[in-house]
Amino acid sequence: MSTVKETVTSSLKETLKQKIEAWRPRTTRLLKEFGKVVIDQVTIEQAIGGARDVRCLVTDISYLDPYEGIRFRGKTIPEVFAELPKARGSEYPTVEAFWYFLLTGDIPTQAQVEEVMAEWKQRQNVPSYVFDVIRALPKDSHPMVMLSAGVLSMQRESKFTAYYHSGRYNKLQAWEYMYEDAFDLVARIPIIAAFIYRYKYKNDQHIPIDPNLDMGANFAHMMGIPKPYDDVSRMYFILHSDHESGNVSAHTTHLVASALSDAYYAYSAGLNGLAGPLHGLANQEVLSWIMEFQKKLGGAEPNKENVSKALWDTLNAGQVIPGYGHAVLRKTDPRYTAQREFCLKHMPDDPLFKLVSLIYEVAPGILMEHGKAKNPWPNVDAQSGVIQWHYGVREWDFYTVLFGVGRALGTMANITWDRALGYPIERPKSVTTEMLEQWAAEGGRKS
Ligand code: AMX
Repeated sequence: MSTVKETVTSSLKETLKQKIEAWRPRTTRLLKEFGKVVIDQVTIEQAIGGARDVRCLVTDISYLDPYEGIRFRGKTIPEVFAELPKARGSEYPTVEAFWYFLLTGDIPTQAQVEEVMAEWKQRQNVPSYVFDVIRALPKDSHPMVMLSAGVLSMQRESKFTAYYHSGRYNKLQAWEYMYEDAFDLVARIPIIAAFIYRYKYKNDQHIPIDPNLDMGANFAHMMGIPKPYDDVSRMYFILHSDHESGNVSAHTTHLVASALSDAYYAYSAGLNGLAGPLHGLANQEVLSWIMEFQKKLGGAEPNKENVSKALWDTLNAGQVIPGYGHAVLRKTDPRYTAQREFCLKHMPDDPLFKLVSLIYEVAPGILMEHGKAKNPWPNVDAQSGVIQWHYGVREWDFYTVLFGVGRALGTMANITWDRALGYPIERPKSVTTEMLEQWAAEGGRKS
């Protein structure tokens, strides 16, 4: 039986407990018997260049192959969409089914999904002070500031922190309290996000939760957007959930949690990283680039020539083409492809979708000719804003908040497992420029 007293209705935690206990000996053996086995080397280029490609993080929640793209728990995006139980009347799985899958690696049965949905509803009560905190911010604050502040304000609710200070702290059981916080956070964050949207852009008029709906449908309902926005939400949150551990939002969350900071501290920090234009904010940048381009066209039809010119103008001004390039991927992001397939099915004639498709035809060639970006192909952000725009979410500074709701799933699954496997505080080693110069002259570090 679980050691945490909770009104828990699903068997998810017990399943997770069994998985964790079966997994721990693998990590312990690797550390004890093979701890000194070399798996990578670090070059000067990597030390200065953001640790690109250095293999020094471990996660089993997802893996990113440069040429294949993301696999969640060993499955590609099409496999995940095909194999997980679907929401009623929907072509996409529920987020709840995906949460079960991310945590355990198992495809849940319909009965297990329903249990998780019931537990999810139990956990989705957002304390009223969270809304007060958001309201206390200047209304023109970026919605990511509101989301991050809202999440951070819930820190006083942390069951992990209460347990840590209880005098009963036990390293082997710590994950159970991290899990409690992680699950509370994923259940609450869509409600905070929808609140921010309605508060900031819909005259502070709010739509209460519908307790009969799954997470994706409930989010669409609270946003006030009809079908198929429920499927857009399910697809969107699943696609944005995880991209292994090294990206800024996932890594920041992992890093902060490694100091035994709780899920609220850790994810608020992760969201702050997600808000950078080279990371999650790129989805808003894509829309802003497109709108600027259309304004310059002044009503003329977009075509390959004027799109190419606008892309070159951006590059020649020393700016990046938002939505293109990636630190790991070396092909079109399958998250881009999954969203493109949705567009081809549901909104093939949308003018903005057509423009995004036109950019896709010319941008990779231009980036190749430009010769800087290692990956000239589109990433997830090149396509996501267009879908939101089509369904009426035209306030593009909100797009990164949607990313943040999805990313909570992966980061919270990860920090639960981090605690379960007893990963220590993260602490890489710095060196000085002088040391690098000395090692460069010596042809490598000798001691
Ligand atoms: N447009 C123009 N130049 C680009 C470029 C793009 N889309 N992508 C990379 N480059 C440039 C880099 O700025 C860098 O230039 P520099 O040598 O003058 O500094 C050079 O190409 C080499 O960069 P890289 O090794 O290919 O990429 P990276 O790992 O350093 O950075 C990323 C990756 C995503 C930050 C970068 O491709 C980029 O800025 N893309 C545009 C922003 C974007 O879409 N971000 C979202 C990524 C997905 C996500 O996290 N949500």
